[in-house]
Amino acid sequence: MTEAQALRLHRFSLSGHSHRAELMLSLLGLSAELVDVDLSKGEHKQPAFLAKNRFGQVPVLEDGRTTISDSNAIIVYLAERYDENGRYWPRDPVRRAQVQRWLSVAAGQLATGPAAARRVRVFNAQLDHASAVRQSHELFSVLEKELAAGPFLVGDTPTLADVALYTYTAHAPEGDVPLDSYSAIRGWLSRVEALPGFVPMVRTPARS
Ligand SMILES: N[C@@H](CCC(=O)N[C@@H](CS)C(=O)NCC(=O)O)C(=O)O
Repeated sequence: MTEAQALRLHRFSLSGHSHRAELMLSLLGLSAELVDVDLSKGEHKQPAFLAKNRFGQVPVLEDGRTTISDSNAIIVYLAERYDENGRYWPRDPVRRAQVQRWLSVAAGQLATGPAAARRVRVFNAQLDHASAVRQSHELFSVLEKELAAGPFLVGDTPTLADVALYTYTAHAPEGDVPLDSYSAIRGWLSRVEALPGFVPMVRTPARS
């Protein structure tokens, strides 16, 4: 394994995007200093943080002199650099494309569905909750069928696809999107949670 430099993850403890990066670090057995960014105080819009990510969003990873923002970019970087067996980011072009498909879903339907519904309920975000719930169930109907066919999203072992989709799916009930009718999804969540190095994100009661 490539020697890790001083890794620092700037994150917010209730941010699913931050947890995605934290989970990847932990699954790869990498220790990192966790630097809390208080979004409620607007720390992410201060010059010091904007110098790390002009979008003013967590997570941001620092690896020595390298600074990387965006959760998907961070997990790709970590796997590419530190997962020398290519378990999480397969080298085979077809498998890699299959994983990339799910990274797009994580930045697309997962963000506008369950992540948005949770933002409304947990952070009082002014978004259309009904629309986010509807999009969540459209996504979970597809996920349920995919996960009924295999233990993980791509192949028989976990990949970045599972890391990217895990957090906002597991925490969907906080946005009033129950998972009771999705048994294959719940089985998959348990398999991810049983992986060596798994770390959970803090659960919040929904404010509905
Ligand atoms: N595409 C980004 C999205 C990150 C994101 O939405 N972060 C939220 C917290 S979960 C944030 O920093 N929100 C503050 C803001 O946008 O002002 C990623 O994947 O990292």
